[in-house]
Amino acid sequence: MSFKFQNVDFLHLDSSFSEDELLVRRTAREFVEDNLIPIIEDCFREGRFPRELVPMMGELGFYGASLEGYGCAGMSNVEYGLVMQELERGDSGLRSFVSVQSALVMYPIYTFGSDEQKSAWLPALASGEKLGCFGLTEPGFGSNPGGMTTTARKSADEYILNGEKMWITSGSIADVAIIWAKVANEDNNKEGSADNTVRGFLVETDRPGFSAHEIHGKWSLRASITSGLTLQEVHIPAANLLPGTSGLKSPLMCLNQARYGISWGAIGAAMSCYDTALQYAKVRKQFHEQPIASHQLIQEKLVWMVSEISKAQLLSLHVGRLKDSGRAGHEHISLAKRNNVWMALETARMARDILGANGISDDYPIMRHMMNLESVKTYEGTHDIHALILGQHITGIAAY
Ligand code: TGC
Ligand code: FAD
Repeated sequence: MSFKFQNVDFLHLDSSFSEDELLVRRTAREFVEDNLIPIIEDCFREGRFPRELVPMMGELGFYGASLEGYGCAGMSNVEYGLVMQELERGDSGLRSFVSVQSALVMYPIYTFGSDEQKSAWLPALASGEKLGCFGLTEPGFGSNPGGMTTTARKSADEYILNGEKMWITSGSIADVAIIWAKVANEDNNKEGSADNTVRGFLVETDRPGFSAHEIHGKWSLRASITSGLTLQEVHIPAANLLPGTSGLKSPLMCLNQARYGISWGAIGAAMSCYDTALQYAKVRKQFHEQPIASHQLIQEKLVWMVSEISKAQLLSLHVGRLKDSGRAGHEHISLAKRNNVWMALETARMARDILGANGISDDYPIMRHMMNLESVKTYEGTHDIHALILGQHITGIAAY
C-alpha cells in the first residue's frame, strides 16, 4: 500500500508564504513526486546515488539557489529552505547532495573566491555540469576540525597539499574539492613548523596525488555517495587558494549555510513520516474492526508529531526571515538544526511504531528516513556539539 503525500500545515502557515515561495515549493514538490519518489527505494536498496537527476535539478535552479548571478536562481533564504524541505521529504541523500553543491562548494567560491575563480566554476556548478565536494573532516578530527593535520606548503607559485579527509559527501564524483588545510610557507617549513592558519583551496580532482575512495557498508544515506580523500603531494597553482579565507571561521561560515538548509530538510523527512503514519492509522484496523487511529495512544503519538512539526516549521521560517534580513546569528541556526533534526528522528521512530511490522518495510519511506536521520543528527555538528555551541552562547563559557 502506498499513500499520496498530503501537505502538513496544521497552523495554516501557507498563508505566511508569498506567491513566489509557494511556487518554488510546488516546483520542488512536483520534481520530487515525479522523479525521486518512484526510484528512491530501489536507489537506497542498491546503494545508488540517482545521478540521472543532477541535470534536471540544475535546470530547476536548485544549486546555489540563494546566490545572485553566475547562472544562480537568486532565491530568498526561505525559498531555498523550501527546496531543501521538499528534497529531504524525498530522501536526505538527495538533499545532502544539493546542500554540499550549494552551501559547501558554491557558497565558499562565491564568498571567498577571486573573480576568475567565480567565473570559472560557478556557472558550471549551477548547471550541474561540474560537481563539488567539501573536505573539512579528517579521520582524527570530526567535531574538532581545528585540529586538522592536512597541510598546504607554499613553494614559489604553487601550494603542495598533503593529508586525508574522511566522510566526504560526493567525494568520488566531484570535479573539484574545497579542501581546508593549514598553511605552511617555505620559511617556516625550513624551521619545521607551520603558521597553522586554516585556509581553503580549490583542488581539481584529476590532479596527480589526489584520490577518492567510496565508503561502503553504510546503513544510512545509502542513496548518497560518501568518500575518503587522500592528498599526497598534490601540486596546485597558488591561484587556487580561495583568497578570502582566513582561519577556521571561514569553513564555519559555510557550515552555517548548510545547517540552515538541514533545519528545513529535517522538516520534510518528518512530514513524510507523519503523513504516512496518519494515513496508515486511519485504514489499519485492529480490535472490533476499528481503525487504530481511534485508539488514544495512537492519537497521542500523532498529536506529538504534528505539534513538533508545527513548532519546527515556525522555527525555520523565523530563522529564514531573520537570514533574509541579515539578522540570523550562527546560534539561531544551531538551535534550528539541533531541534529540527531531533524532532524528525523522534517523529520517524514514532511513525515506525504506528505502522507495526509494516514500519520496517521499504514499502513505506519511514525506516529509510529514520536511518538517514541518524547521519543528519551527526553531520554538520552533532546534536551534542550544537548543545555546546548554544551553551557557550548563553553562558559565555566554552565547554568543548
Ligand atoms: P572557535 O574558536 O569557537 O571558533 C573559531 C572562529 O570561528 C568563529 N565561529 C564561527 N563563525 C561563523 N560561523 C560559526 N558557526 C562559527 N562558530 C565559531 C569564532 O567566533 C572564531 O572566530 P575568531 O574571529 O575568534 O577566530 O573554534 P573551535 O575550534 O573551538 O570550534 C568549536 C566548534 C564546535 C564551534 C566547531 O569546531 C564546530 O562547529 N564543530 C563541528 C564540526 C562540523 O560541523 N563539521 C561539519 C563538517 S561538513 C559536513 O558535515 C557536511 S555534511 C554534508 C551533507 O551531506 O549535507
Ligand atoms: P566525533 O567528533 O568523534 O564525535 C563522537 C561523539 O563524541 C559524538 O557523539 C559527539 O557529539 C561527541 N563529542 C565530541 N566532542 C565532544 C565534546 N567536547 N563534548 C561532548 N561530546 C563530544 N564532513 C565533511 O567535511 N564533509 C562532508 O561532506 C561530510 N559528509 C558527511 C556525510 C555523512 C554521511 C557523515 C556521517 C558524515 C559526514 N561528514 C562530512 C563528517 C561529519 O561532519 C562528522 O562525522 C561530524 O562532524 C562528527 O565528527 P566524528 O564523526 O568524527 O565524531
